[in-house]
Amino acid sequence: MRYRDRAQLMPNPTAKRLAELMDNKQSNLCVSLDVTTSAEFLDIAAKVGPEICLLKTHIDTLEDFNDDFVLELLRLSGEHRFLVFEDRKFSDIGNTVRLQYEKGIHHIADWADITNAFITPGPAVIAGLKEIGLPRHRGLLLIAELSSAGSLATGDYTNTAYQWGNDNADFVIGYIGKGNQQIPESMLTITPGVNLDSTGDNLGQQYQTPAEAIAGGTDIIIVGRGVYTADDPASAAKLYRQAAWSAYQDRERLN
Ligand code: 5BU
Repeated sequence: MRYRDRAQLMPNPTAKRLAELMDNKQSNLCVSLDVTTSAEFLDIAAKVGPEICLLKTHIDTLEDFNDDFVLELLRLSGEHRFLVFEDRKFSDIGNTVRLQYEKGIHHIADWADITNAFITPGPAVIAGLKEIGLPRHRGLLLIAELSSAGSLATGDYTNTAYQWGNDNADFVIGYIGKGNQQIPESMLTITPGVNLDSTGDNLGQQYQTPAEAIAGGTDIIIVGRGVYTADDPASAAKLYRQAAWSAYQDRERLN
């Protein structure tokens, strides 16, 4: 099914907004800006903003994080129409993740449309985050699989993530992973480890191409270094966007 038809099946308002935005903007590209200064972050975000549906942050890698950064990030997300995904990978007891999501220096729940979690602590990790996120209409992605070599998130672990996500479909909007036939159309699949020029790095990352990722059943590709280390990040983002969008069109035509 097409993103715009699937949007109608999504109970979570952030998921629905994202799927509609992808269809309207014709982008299924998420750029991950893993840089360490807010100036560099905002400079690249302004350049790639027109090409993306989602911007992924690792807010704790910024050396000079402050509230002005958040204001500018939200301004850019409004100007260029993309959502913000903080790749926080929460993984603790419910009470602790609740505090980490809402409090601390970063106040993630105040500005991140979407965040994610490991399921290793048990289902209370979802319940804790939901207490904070649901009233703010936020969405959660569960990590079902990782792109790194030797990951333990396979088999039963992956299937349990799908099950707990489906049990919490008001808040869980989908999965980080490669995609799977058993995932309902109301859930999004988002895939990191995508690069056109490399098959991996020397720290365990494993890459596939945008076309491979989309053909494998994912909805959104995440590209980090393929875009932000390019000489021209705007052109690189355009290239990845076109590759992922045409692969989506091919997939829908085949079905
Ligand atoms: P890269 O530069 O395209 O390799 O960056 C990939 C990003 O996606 C980076 O921020 C990772 O933390 C993130 N990531 C990942 O690479 N693999 C995973 O399984 C998950 C997140 Br979950």
